[in-house]
Formats: sequence, structure tokens, C-alpha cells
Amino acid sequence: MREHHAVIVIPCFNEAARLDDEALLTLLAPEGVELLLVDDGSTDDTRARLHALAARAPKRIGVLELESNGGKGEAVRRGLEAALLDGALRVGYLDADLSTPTAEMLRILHVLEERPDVDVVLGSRVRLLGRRIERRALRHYLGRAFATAASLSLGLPVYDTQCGAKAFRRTPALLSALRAPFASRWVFDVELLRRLLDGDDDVPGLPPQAFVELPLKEWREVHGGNLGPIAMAKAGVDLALLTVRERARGTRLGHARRRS
Ligand SMILES: Nc1nc2c(ncn2[C@@H]2O[C@H](COP(=O)(O)OP(=O)(O)OP(=O)(O)O)[C@@H](O)[C@H]2O)c(=O)[nH]1
Ligand SMILES: [Mg+2]
Repeated sequence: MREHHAVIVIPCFNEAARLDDEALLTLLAPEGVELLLVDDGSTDDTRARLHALAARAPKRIGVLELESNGGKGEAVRRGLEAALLDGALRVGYLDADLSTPTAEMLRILHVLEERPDVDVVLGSRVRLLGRRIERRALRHYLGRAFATAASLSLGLPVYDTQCGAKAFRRTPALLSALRAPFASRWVFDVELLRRLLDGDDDVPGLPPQAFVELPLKEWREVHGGNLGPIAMAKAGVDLALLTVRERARGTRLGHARRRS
């Protein structure tokens, strides 16, 4: 059983006040699902809290301790990499504040089991009648503007690149995409999708049809996080830089291909 396990990575930076142990434990309901709690150099007692939680299911919950704060993207990258090194066949990540409820995260992970043709599943905060997607209006519209720009930058019609719940099948493209730290601190999700689509010299990228978005039934804004409007502005700048870098790279590749 262990060799078919799935790992949900939960990046945690100063989350002591927000961690909900009971809710997090519900992620272990399906057999074969494990958690990897990543302490991103927290300065509160997050680390002790994570160890206490892991002690409640030592075989199924691990703690990865990062010495200094490297940001969510690096915490997620290190966690996913460790899970894959440990043999996980499916991996995912989820924000510690459980804005995406645990049942929804399990639904995301389950898509990979149901659909062998899919390698990447993105939680998507689409507001539809009958669904509970609660976000303040300003956040919603800024988020929509960002998501549109991100989708244009990727050349992939993604509705929501920034939802904090995603799952991936173990593929060579994923292993290669996680090899190096992300260049951008604020839009690592977009950078990860870019890498998965592009592949590298040795590994082909994933085709667009390997990506699916799962509209969430429920998502709520949880206050007390570390990201405010300034972070949103930084994310915009990071996205612009990423797009410019990619264009330059695309042009260079184009020149190189024309020469060869
Ligand atoms: N902000 C931030 N979050 C980190 C960092 N490292 C890991 N994380 C985790 O990344 C996840 C998302 O962080 P949040 O602060 O909830 O970000 P957010 O949801 O965009 O912002 P809020 O709406 O304020 O909650 C959480 O699980 C954090 O603990 C870091 O350096 N900074
Ligand atoms: Mg949050």
C-alpha cells in the first residue's frame, strides 16, 4: 500500500494561531493519503504544533523543517520534492488556513485516481449559483484581473492559477519542474505551470489536455494570513517579469531553432 501513497504538502509560516488539527486529520480519511507539514522557518510555535499533530498519526504525517523563511513557493517545492523522493505517486499542496476545505482537497486528489489521462488538477474558485465561494469583492476582482493576466501569460486558458489547492501525478515533467527554486516569490504557481507545460531539454512538457480545473463547491477567505494588498501588487510585478523572461526565452529558442 505504502508505495502507492499520495502526499498532501501543507506549507506553514507562523500558522500556530490558525492550525486546525481536527480538520487537518480528516485529510487522512482515505487510505494511502499522507501529510507533509512544512515549517517555513516560523518564528512562533508552529514547529512544535506541527510535531504534536504528527505525533497523532506518526506513520502518516511527516514534518519537514526549513531553517529559514524562504516563502510559500520554496516551502511547497521542497515539500513536493521530498514527497516524490519518498516514492509518492500523487502529490498536492494545500494552504494551512484551509480556505479550501479538506473535503475539497480530497476531491482534487481523487481526480487523478479517476482519470489516468490527467496529470495536474487545479482547484478553481468559480462563483456559481449553489456553490459557496466567499471572497471580498475587491479581492475577487483583483484576483480575476490577475488570473486573466496569468492565463494570457501562460497561453493556457486557466480560470484560476492562484487557488492554494492543487494536485499532480508523478511525471518526469513534474520531477524536472521542481528541480530548481522558482525565480518569483509571489507567482510560483504560474511558474510551476509554465515549467510543466514547457518541460526541459531532456523531458517533454505536459500537453494542455493533461491539466484540468475542478470548480470548488466551497472556498472561503480566512483572515489572519500574511498576504495583503502589497503582496498582491508584488504578484502583479512578478507576473510581468515572468512573462517578459519567458518571451525573451521564447525568442532566443526561436532564433536557436532557426539557426540549427
Ligand atoms: N505569506 C506566506 N505564507 C507562507 C510562507 N511560507 C509558507 N506559507 C504558507 O502559504 C500558505 C498561504 O499563505 P496565506 O498567508 O494564507 O496567503 P493568502 O491566503 O494568499 O492570504 P490571506 O488571504 O491573508 O490568507 C499558508 O499555508 C502559509 O502558511 C511565507 O513565507 N509567507
Ligand atoms: Mg490564506
